[in-house]
Amino acid sequence: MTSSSQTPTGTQPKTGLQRRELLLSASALVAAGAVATGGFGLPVLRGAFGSGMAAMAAEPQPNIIHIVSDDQGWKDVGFHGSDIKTPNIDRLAETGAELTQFYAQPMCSQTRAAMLTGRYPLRTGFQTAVIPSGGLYGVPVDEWLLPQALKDAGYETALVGKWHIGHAKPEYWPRQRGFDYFYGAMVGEIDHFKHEAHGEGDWYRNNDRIEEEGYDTTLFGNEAVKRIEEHDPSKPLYLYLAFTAPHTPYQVPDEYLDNYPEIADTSRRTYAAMITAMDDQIGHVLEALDKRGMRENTLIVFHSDNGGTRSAKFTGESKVTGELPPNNGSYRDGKGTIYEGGTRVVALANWAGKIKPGKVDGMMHVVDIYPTLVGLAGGTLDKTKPLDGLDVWGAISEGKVSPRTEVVYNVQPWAAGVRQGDWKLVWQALIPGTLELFDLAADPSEAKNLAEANPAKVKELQARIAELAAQAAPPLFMTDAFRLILSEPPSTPEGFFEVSD
Ligand SMILES: [Ca+2]
Repeated sequence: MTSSSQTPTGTQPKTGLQRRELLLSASALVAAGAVATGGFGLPVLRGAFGSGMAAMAAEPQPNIIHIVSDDQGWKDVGFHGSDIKTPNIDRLAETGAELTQFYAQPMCSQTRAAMLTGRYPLRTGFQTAVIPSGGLYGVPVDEWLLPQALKDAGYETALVGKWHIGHAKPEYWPRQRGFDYFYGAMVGEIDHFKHEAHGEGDWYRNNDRIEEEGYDTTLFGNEAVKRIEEHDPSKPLYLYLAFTAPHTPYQVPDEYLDNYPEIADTSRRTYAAMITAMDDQIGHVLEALDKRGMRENTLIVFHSDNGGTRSAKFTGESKVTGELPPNNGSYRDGKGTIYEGGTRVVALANWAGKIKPGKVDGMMHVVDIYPTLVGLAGGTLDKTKPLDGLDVWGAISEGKVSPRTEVVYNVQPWAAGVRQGDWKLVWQALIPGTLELFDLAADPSEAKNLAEANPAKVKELQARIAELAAQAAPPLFMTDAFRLILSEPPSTPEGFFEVSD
């Protein structure tokens, strides 16, 4: 609800006009033309050549609330038929676009690096595993990140939640990578109440380590609301709200468990309650946007960072009893794999009046977020390295055909996956090696391997993988893993030599 007594922070005619004056420079126009395939990139150009400044001022830069959940199963939302209660996320899906073929990377750091660079993780050395707590690497500092590009376009930028693309050096931290504000955790898997990873506190405000009481999901929601309440109305806002829910360890305040008396399995009950706790906080964020009159000019994007965990190998440090609770519906396998269950994630985009309610079936990948948001912001891509991302705004907002015809699931030295059209090749190269070819249109569950019957298609997709492998940076995880293992003290049992001497 927009209240007339409050400043409508969603419209910034004055700043918008100044921003657009800047965009009249020749280089900015060329860059904007290169990125804009529709939507809000184009009005900047139309205004420049057509009806003048008045028209441009009528197209303010939108606020962007970019919400990411952590390890959520594809099916684990109400609008995909789950018993898990997510009324706020469901409302966003019902009044916005459900993105039915939206891909992420199989694991956390990979997705976040891809999203914030607009480049596949094979380009940045992030294609293998996630940054371990003892890891020293981060997204290379010569990458120009999404918040930097949005800040350049005049945005106030804030990260509330999980970072996990570099924690060992301050130069990798969010404040040094384009975020005006950071509140949350640097690494991958924290205790949701103690905010610790491997016994070390991992809770920050900007560049300072802090200690606070409380459940992380609730604290993130509170902070996101505060960012909206204190937002400077002269600028558009980019709020990246990266929840740590429903990642392991499965922990939740008791009152949320009370929502699910019918679920007997403790892990599943807690997991469900964690998602509902997150949904509650998303509800508070929507209320805060309404209260400040920002909602009308705000794009909300929601997606998971990878599929739900279906193998104990990928539950992290936490012990999980019983069957693993995430549900990826009919999609095969889950987190850590390049099958659809690991990579095709629950996703939606919502902006009343700009995005029609319904399903958007075109292929999209998290790398597309970068050029799409920068295009909407009227910013430029002239500081980035060559992007893998494509501007998919026309597909989301106008039902145009998605420009994406290929998805690179991952390319690492021993496994790779690529999809072109409906054909997908999964190539596991470890001896003896396997090749699986799927027709995703006919077989979205990847049950029928068509490789033997289609050798030419297999060869074609293998060639594409070989081409990408030749372009890949060495996996940073491997260098660090060897260092971590090789620097461990001897594991000889204490006292052994005294006994045998
Ligand atoms: Ca994750």
